[in-house]
Amino acid sequence: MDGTRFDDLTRALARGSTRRRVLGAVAGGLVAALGGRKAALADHKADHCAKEGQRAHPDQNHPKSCCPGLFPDADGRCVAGCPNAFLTGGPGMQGVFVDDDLEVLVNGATVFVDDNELASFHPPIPLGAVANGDTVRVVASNSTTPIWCFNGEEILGPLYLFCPTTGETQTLDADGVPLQPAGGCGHVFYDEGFTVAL
Ligand SMILES: [Ca+2]
Ligand SMILES: [Ca+2]
Repeated sequence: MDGTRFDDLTRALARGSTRRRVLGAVAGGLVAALGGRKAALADHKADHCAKEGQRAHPDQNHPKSCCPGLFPDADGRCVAGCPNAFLTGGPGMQGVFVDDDLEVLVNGATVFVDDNELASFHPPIPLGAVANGDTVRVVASNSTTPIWCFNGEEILGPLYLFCPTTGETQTLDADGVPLQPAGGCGHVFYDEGFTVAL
């Protein structure tokens, strides 16, 4: 082996050694980077559920589903409110009394009608999913049956919203309409809109 070849070999070994070190360092760095990324991803899953107004993943178990306390609306965006609200006659699942008839609307769409012309006691009335800021309107009227137009009474019990999923109650009208004389055929004696804040 002459001097030139020895130098070449030394250089080659040195290059190889350097390359190995560099490769080793790169690999080590990659592992560290991947580990860091994995940890970051775990944080992402825990902290980055879909916030209010953001579009949620349809699978409720997916990390990008709505954050706790939110649920997806019809457009798939996360909203605060209640996925299964009821109009009730008291805190919790209490019935609603009306003399005589009742219509309930959510954002202008009728979701419940009682038009049997008689006084009625209703079990909690399902409203479906409601978001905070939605409007619930309650319309109560007297019977249109001639004998009851000016005989008997008009009454509407207290009104509440209840969300079984969250346990939240919203007081809409703690008084309703206490007993008053019948005011005519189909007399609308109550027509109020409420903003959902569950
Ligand atoms: Ca009725
Ligand atoms: Ca009546």
